Amino acid sequence: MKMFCYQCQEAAKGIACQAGSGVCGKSAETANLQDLLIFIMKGMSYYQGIARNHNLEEKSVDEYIVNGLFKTITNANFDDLVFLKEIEKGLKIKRELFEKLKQKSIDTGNPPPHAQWDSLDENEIEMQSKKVGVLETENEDLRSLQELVIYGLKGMAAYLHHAQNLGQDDIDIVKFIERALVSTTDRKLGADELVSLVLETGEYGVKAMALLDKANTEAYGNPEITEVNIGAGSNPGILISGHDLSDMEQLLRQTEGTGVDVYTHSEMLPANYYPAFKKYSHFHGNYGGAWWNQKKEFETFNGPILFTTNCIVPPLDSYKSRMYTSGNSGFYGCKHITPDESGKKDFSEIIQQAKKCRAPVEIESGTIVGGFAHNQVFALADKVVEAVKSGAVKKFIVMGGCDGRMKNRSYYTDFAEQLPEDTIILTAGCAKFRYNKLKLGDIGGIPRILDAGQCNDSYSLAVIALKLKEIFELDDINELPIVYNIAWYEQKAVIVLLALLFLGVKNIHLGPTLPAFLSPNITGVLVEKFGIAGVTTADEDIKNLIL
Ligand code: SF4
Ligand code: SF3
Repeated sequence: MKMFCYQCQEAAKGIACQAGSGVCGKSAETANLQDLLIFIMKGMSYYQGIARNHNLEEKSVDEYIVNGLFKTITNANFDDLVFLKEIEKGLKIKRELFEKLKQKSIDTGNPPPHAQWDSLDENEIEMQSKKVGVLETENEDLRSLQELVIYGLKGMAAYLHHAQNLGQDDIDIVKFIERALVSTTDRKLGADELVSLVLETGEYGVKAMALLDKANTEAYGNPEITEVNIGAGSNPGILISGHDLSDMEQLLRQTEGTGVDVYTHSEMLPANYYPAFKKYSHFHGNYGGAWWNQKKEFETFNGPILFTTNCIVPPLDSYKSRMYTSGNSGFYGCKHITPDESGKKDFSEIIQQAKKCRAPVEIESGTIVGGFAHNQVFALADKVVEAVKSGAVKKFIVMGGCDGRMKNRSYYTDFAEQLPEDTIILTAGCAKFRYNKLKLGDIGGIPRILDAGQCNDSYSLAVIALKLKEIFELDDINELPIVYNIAWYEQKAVIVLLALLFLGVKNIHLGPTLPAFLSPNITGVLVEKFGIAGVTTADEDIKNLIL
């Protein structure tokens, strides 16, 4: 079966995954169902926009869209049944909304095909899922810009969803998401309008990340400097991965006093930096590296693994029965934990299974240091400013973003290793696993790798940059001694990138390869307007960026 997906950095041959399954393991069926889900959300947003103008909007649409976008993020959900159910649910919601507008005799204008298509017949759903998708737009430049917006929205929806889980919301972000979805169906919009929409996506990306920062810090305190144990203990453990801190909290509470320890994996590592979590004595530390190492590391972990979000690698049979998902993540054959009406999740089955498992095999030992989100860095501001003024620190390098399995990502280890000793790395996201265990030392007590947290905590890095701009009384954020060498993989990194562009950051280097969804012309626009560039070799880039 055919598919077309080029939303992540590992798109086959740097073009797109088009055969029976993607490099990530997503089947063509799943890819097509995801395309249909996006298609339906565009149509639903069209009616919701009209309904909103008459104060008739449906909350269920807003929820559906935020969840739906999140589900289609790379490596979040591989379960066809989930997508089929969502499609059926979406068509029903859309139909009800349309009926509501019709009953009130509200003019629905000229709806795009996305709003008009409707069928609950399984065969027709399958046929439609093969028809719709990225290639609907023939012009590759317009397609490129539309998809840049869509991928940004996916990342934004994920961050918004996490904030919502913690009781924070911003309807303006939801309204923007829906408006932008409709805009991608508008064949009258040209490249200029779509470039503006891309930047607006970045603007709302900043808002979503700020909201999530507020949600996380109000719920769990400000991240603080923390030494995280990377060894293993003697109790059985549960490994938790992904980005959802609310799941983290619930798991810690429910495992307390059970004799089962909790370990973080990949993007959950920064949970170790939060005061509200550090207080649990059975919160052992972090196990392993970035997401793509999971086949090896989940085998040796021995205990159950809970995925709260992306990034899932299709599991081996040897540990599949120990793998659980929650929220918008999913994998067929793995138990999904659903919340009750108040949002509480019952992890008792996972805990019971953990009790019967052996303790994790220790694969490394020692500690790593992190917790340098904005509040902690501001507390060190005097030291940092002094180090810059005295020349002890010549440059900061923002190296946040994602990790991935491609061999050429060893570039980031080489780059970090070869950096001159008067430089400091600012990082966030799972990209850090390429260098966070290197012994790079410190400069006058400031570690040379400052980890702010998860990819969404890139917001912290922007806040730190803006604060430094203020302290040094500069007119332009680009006058700071900060260079950007960002690694990307999935759509959360896309929204981080767009947010940085919106904040006026220029000359961002993006690697290990530029996105396949950027057409040559659109790459040209990004180079010209924002100085975006790729990466070459660690040697060359250090010469060009740092020296
Ligand atoms: Fe390919 Fe990435 Fe799409 Fe997976 S998400 S199918 S690897 S482009
Ligand atoms: Fe990593 Fe998936 Fe993107 Fe959140 S866990 S940064 S890749």
